[in-house]
Amino acid sequence: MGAPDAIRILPHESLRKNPARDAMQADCVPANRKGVTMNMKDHILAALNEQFNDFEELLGNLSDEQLTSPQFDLDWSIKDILNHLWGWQQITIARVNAAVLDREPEFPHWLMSLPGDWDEEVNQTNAWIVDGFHHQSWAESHQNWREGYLRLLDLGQAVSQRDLLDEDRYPWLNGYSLAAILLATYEHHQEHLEELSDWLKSQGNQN
Ligand code: NI
Repeated sequence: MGAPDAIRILPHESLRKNPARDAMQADCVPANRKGVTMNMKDHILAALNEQFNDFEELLGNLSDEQLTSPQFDLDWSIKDILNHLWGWQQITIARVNAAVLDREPEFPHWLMSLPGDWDEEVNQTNAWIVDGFHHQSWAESHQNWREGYLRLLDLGQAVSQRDLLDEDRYPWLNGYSLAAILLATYEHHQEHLEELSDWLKSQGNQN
């Protein structure tokens, strides 16, 4: 969910100006308290790693009913939200994998089989992902999302800091850096993590 982005190349895992990202970038420059300088690549990957753990902790405390009953906008369950995140994550993985292999992205078949422009018609893409993978069990959806997240971390690790930050390195990113792609997936996940945290609080869970 979330507002479709105006930037054509990244409709959902967006690149819009965001205070959290600016803070992360600013925070990245100085050395940390131990005096060890953390570069931008390490900083992004550390943030993603922490976010993965936050998700796993939150999800691990929920019952099957909490995970699979419709209780969010559009009658989405937490499983549907995770499928939604997985779908966009696959798009991000295609881009980062293309960078690692130094070729153009090869997007998933299910995405390319969508009628119309998947990166233009975000609502349709969102609906297609959620409807298309709704039949999966929670275990399958969780496993797919987990594997995608861990693969993204591995791929991010495989890109050099220089290539990650260079806005002209990959012509098919139309002037965006790969770092911006990783930050966009972080922000998208963060948006839904906050949605889940708020929902949990409304349930009276201390999580
Ligand atoms: Ni979303």
